[in-house]
Amino acid sequence: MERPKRSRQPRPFVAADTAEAYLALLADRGIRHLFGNGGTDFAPLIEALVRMEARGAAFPKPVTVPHEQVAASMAHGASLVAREPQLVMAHVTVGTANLLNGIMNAKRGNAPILFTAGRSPITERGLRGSRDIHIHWAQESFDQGAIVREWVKWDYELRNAVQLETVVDRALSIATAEPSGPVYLTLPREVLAQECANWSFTPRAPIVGTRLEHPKPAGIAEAAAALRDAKNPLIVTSAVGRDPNAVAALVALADLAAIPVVEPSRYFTNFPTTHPLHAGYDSGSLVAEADAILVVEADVPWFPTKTSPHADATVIHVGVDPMYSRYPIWGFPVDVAITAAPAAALRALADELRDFAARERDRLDERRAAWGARHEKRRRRWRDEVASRSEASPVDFAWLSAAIGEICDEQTVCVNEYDLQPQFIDFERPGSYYGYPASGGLGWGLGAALGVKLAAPEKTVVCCVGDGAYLFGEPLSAHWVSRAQSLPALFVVFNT
Ligand SMILES: Cc1ncc(C[n+]2csc(CCOP(=O)(O)OP(=O)(O)O)c2C)c(N)n1
Repeated sequence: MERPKRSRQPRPFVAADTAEAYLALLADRGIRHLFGNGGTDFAPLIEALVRMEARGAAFPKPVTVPHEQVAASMAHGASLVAREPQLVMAHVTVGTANLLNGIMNAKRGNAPILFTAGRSPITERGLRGSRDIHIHWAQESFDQGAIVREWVKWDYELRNAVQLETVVDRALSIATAEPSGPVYLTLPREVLAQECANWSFTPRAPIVGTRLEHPKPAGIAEAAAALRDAKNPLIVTSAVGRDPNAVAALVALADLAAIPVVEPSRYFTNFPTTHPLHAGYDSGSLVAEADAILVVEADVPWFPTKTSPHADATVIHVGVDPMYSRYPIWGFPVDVAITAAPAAALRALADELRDFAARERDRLDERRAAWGARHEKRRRRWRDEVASRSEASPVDFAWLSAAIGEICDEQTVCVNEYDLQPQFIDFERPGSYYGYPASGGLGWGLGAALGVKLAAPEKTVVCCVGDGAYLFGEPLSAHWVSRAQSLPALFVVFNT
């Protein structure tokens, strides 16, 4: 890939105050939108936006979202599609409290989002931006970052304009570094309102966090040997499709070595569901049968209370953080752990297995055919199940899921919070499906769908939510934003 040419030559920028400099810097770093629900802390930013618009300066487009749950989820949805960091701003402590559920979802969903919030003015008089209404005393907390600290990768406070570039770049770099996730920055009102003449910054859009690409060859060799020796290998994935390029790499590896792919949970389109090697959604029985298991971006590849791999099975984990150091307890067996961008690791594994696949063609063809037959049988059962429930009243979820599948075309993206049943609807294209993050903080779906639509306006967005998930999603706010920002989506409420 060609790298953008960068210069470290500082670019002078006329900024009346820190707020203007901050917005100019964010625009330079590729931030397109500012999802926000304002308060008195926003005043310097709003004034800066007015001045900057008048003189045609670049800034992230403000998107008013009248509930933080929706703002966080919109940013999450947009980040999934655009694969770029997003920006949210909430009103001091109270707005941060409303963001928290969305921040937890962003953390478990690896969404690179810069969450920001104003801070109540600290000074009681004497500075531009000093306290001037009652809430400025009552909304201040001792440690605002503590509200979110466990759920972000980094938090900090902007203390002066001099450090602006360092702080913003550090926030965006950490958010986008794998495993990517949310960061949190507080913006005191006096700092935003501080005059700053002669400000300059280093232009270098867009910011790129440290990337994980190539796996260590030793791990690949060890994993490939186990897959080569196995009679009954299995691939387990839940989130490899977060990188759309990894899907083709997974299909290529599965095809080459005739390995079935099971999705115990589905957060993305990971593997085409009509592919003969798609082995459904129940990893339980398959895990017990397998003698080599390749787990690719699956946080919970099976439930140990229900099943375990055979004691002699080799278990390989591939991912950006393959042993989930971000989860307090995670005790799955690990024989080989490969920390890498999944696409790179899967391609490297395929390279290692190519000669073997050519040598063992007949045996692998047989295995492929056997899995293909199981795939067909399973799908026939699912089709029968849908047919048998087509007359049910109230509308049955299996039938509804299949009916939604019928209206989805090449241009459709489906966002699911909760009740869409995976076995009754097919997804083939990377980026055609986004499921709620495993944190399960309900209220994600409506906003996420709007964020997807914002990032991909040419797509038709279908958002499936349970009636509970719908209510948690702040529907008044979500529908208001849908209308105000011209972001149409089809919302399907699965009502039990
Ligand atoms: C913020 C939050 N509060 C509570 C829960 C617990 N919870 C899990 S499922 C659920 C009900 C969801 O209702 P609905 O979307 O209608 O799905 P259903 O199970 O009824 O099909 C609740 C309240 C949660 N996951 N997140």
